[in-house]
Amino acid sequence: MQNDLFDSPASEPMQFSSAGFLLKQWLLPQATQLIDEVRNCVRLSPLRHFTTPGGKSMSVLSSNCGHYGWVADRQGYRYQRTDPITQKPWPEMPPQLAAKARQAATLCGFQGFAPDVCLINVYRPGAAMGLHQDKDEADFSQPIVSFSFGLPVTFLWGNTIRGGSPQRIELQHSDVLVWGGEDRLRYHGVAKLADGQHPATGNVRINLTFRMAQS
Ligand code: MD3
Ligand code: FE
Repeated sequence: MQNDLFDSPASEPMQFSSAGFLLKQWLLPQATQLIDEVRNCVRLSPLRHFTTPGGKSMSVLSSNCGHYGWVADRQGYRYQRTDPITQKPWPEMPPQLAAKARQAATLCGFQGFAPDVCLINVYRPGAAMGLHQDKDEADFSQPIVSFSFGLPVTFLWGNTIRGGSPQRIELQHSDVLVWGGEDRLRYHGVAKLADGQHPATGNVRINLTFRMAQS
């Protein structure tokens, strides 16, 4: 990178709504190691396109690590202990990933965040995620922590009811989002990923969402 001064990680979260926080480039010092931990996980539980209950294939490639994993199929959306492909437990959540997720939550005022799921989503150019709510978790008083690596994308966040035009935030390599409190059930999504190359990931964006499936 050319200009280290302007690429240094944020030391404080930027609050952009009542309980939504952005930690700009906060993971830069650990990014390579964290991405390696993700690679190890997807060697054990491979990336796949989930099918929605409506029968459509999702454009992102997904896997999980942790005690539970988020899955979708014709029966619905849920968290389960085993990978439907390997029929074995999901890979353990790598300790460095779990530690950074807890630390990010604490920085944003959420004490005691102990994620039992890390959903791994890989976006290739053209992939997107439509506006949705994350509501398969047991306790909405727990936040969700999101890590982004590689290609940038426009994150969309709307209201707690469907409709209206969402606000846009650019998410870049090593950015962290933390959502909780009254923003926990907001509709959100990401715009279609543009083509590009990133030194850390090649032509993809990796998004990790840390959740507490069980309370
Ligand atoms: C706002 N992923 O995997 S992460 C998802 O950037 C997902 O790839 C998006 O939405 C991505 O479910 C957004 C940031 C995020 C996560 C959970 C939220 C934002 C949220 C829950 C409520 C409101
Ligand atoms: Fe989501």
